[in-house]
Amino acid sequence: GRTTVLGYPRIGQRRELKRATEAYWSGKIDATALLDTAASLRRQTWETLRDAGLDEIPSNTFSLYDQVLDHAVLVGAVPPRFRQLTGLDRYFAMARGVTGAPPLEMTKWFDTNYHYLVPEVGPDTVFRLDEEHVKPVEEYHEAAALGLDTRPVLLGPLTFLLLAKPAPGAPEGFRPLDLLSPLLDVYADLLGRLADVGASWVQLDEPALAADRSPEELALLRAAYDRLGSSPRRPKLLVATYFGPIREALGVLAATPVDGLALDLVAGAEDATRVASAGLSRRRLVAGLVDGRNVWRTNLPQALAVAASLLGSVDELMVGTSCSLQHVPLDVSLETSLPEELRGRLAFARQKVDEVVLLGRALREGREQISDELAQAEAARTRRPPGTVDARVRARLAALGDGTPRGDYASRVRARSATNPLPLLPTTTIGSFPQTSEIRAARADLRHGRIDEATYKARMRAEIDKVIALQEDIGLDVLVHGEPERNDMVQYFAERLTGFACTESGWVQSYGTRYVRPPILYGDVARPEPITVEWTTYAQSRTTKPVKGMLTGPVTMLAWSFVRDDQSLAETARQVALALRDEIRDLEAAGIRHIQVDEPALRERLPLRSADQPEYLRWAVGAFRLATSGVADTTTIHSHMCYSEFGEIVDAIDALDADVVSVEAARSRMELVHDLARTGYRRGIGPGVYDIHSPRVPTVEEIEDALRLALAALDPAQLWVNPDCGLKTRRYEEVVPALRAMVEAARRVRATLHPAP
Ligand code: THG
Ligand code: ZN
Repeated sequence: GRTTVLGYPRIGQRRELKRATEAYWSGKIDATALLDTAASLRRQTWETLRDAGLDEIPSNTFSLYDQVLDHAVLVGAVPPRFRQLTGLDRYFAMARGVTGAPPLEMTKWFDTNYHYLVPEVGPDTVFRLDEEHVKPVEEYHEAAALGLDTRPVLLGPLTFLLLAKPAPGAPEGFRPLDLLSPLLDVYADLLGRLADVGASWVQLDEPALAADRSPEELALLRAAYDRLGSSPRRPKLLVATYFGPIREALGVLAATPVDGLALDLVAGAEDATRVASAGLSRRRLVAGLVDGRNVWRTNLPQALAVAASLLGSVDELMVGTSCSLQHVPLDVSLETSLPEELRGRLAFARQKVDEVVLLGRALREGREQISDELAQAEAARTRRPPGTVDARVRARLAALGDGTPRGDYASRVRARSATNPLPLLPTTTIGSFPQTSEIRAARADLRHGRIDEATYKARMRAEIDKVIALQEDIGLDVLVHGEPERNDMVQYFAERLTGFACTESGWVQSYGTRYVRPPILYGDVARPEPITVEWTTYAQSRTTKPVKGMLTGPVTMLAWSFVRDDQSLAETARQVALALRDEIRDLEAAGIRHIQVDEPALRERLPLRSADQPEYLRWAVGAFRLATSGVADTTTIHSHMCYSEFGEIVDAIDALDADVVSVEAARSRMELVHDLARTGYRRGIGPGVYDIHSPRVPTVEEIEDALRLALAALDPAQLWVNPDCGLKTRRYEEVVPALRAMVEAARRVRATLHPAP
């Protein structure tokens, strides 16, 4: 068994790539220094993979910002607004925008927490390779100079076009897929160049095959690889798929002249049973047996059994990862403060490479030859850290079942208008206020022991005082404490719940130079003590207006963590929900009347296959309801989601049974409000009335227009007025005038609903 991986993290041990890129942007280093850092990181990765004993090493998996952006630039899909720029300036302008040229849109990479830049393709797009820089060829050469014959990785043509969106101004009905044929000309050219420089294999990534594909799309897949396979001059073609089973697409690819397939046998384990009858006896199969999406050690005996079952069906069986390792942190040996038993069970990217190599040896030399290593790995994998099982949590969940649903919405509304009335079109914010440099400094001072806990708390209270006074001055109706004490909305709660561990260096790219450190959810979840009650009640003590408590929902806690794999996600979500239910009860007991449970990740984890979606939505909605259904009718439950493509989940949003849902709508002209209203949604909705992702301050008139647009579909009693997301990434210079405009717009529209006597 020979071995490979599909891709590797790019950031470097000490986040060198992030630092260099941000230094370049701010003018502290020049392009040469940035490119030197990049080259040295590529070299480190290649040498690491070689020294670990991998037989085949990928290249062109590095990116200065995003691999989809690299590919758009490679094939010449550069929108006209960037054409006067060149080189790095153009590349980063497409990613981040420049005056007069907004950036490409950014969206989620399948069901991961990575974001890619959406290529714009229109009838005028002319695909062609850059004459000077052909990145996969350059990186192949660079590795060859180190004595390595690498396998260049390209985004496959079908997935590239399926991820693209029609360029602005493209005629109605135009689809990027319409340009498959000219795109294939460029691929054929590129394959020729890679063959000329000596590449023997090339990897074409087609993760789009893990989602439902129409017969027409499968026919285009077939045509594309028939065409590339018949190129006169080309390396061998390895088509890599990941993030799920590819089912019928396996037979389609097998009918083309491609030389090999890489299958995700973790998320797509069921495809293993299709290999025998797929007709791959003269092909290579890269069996993706080591999970590139989670941090647990591989069950090596089980992986070996799967590999053994495939041996007779293919010409060459290679062991690999299920997908690129870019979705896991770099190296568990950088972690010094994780509990030892937990650390022993983990495999980050570097450890996963060792697992691949060990599996390869087992296949080549026989299991007996490596029985000691296998036994050691199994002992570490199966050791349970203390605190994995919490009998009390399990018993409480069993007794609770699904919880009792809340009373009907009409009685909730009646109860509230008696006890805590609000004006029509109540104004509020999503929760966070700007994270100023003083706030960050206070957190860093506490972490490094430069100030004590009491001093830290005093600084945070002073910040809350300011944020409350500001909101009163602006005239908002439902206030927030501003979340100065929180770093990341998932990490903050993970640090305060049992069953979660947080890493020191476990960075995973979210987009561009932005990274997150997903917590590791390894055991039963419980809440040792209240988490937010002290801050929220402090804020409430400073005002007579209602203060809204802010929590992160169970689905988002899971989606942005690495989650245990020894029980169902549904069960783990229920445990998080129970901890939140306790927190909500304590907030309510402390007099908090509005509680928001954010679920920005509800949409992103929607399974790629439509057949799997109802089951997911059932447990996801169930967990939210378990968390929120214990409150009195007089308490208002809010939720917030940060996206506008709700098409597939409007029914689930309704089923959450929240009293108010705030959503992004500013950029889509309130379309979502109309979608929701059409399905008969009757509870409160806060469509974001301006876009906080831009520094631009909206005018009163444009917010009034947005509100009137929403009112065309809604009963005025349903409408809440808020920005479309939290304000933590903005500056006060933008936030204050924007919120003043928002409150003024609400007043004006309110006046037209209640004409003065
Ligand atoms: N938290 C987590 N995951 C997320 C988001 C989040 N995924 C989706 C979305 N939000 C991603 N957005 C961001 C925005 C900013 C940053 C990361 C992801 C960011 N990161 C800092 C950096 O890279 O410098 C590091 C932050 C830190 O110190 O923890 O700015 O909100 N979990
Ligand atoms: Zn948001």
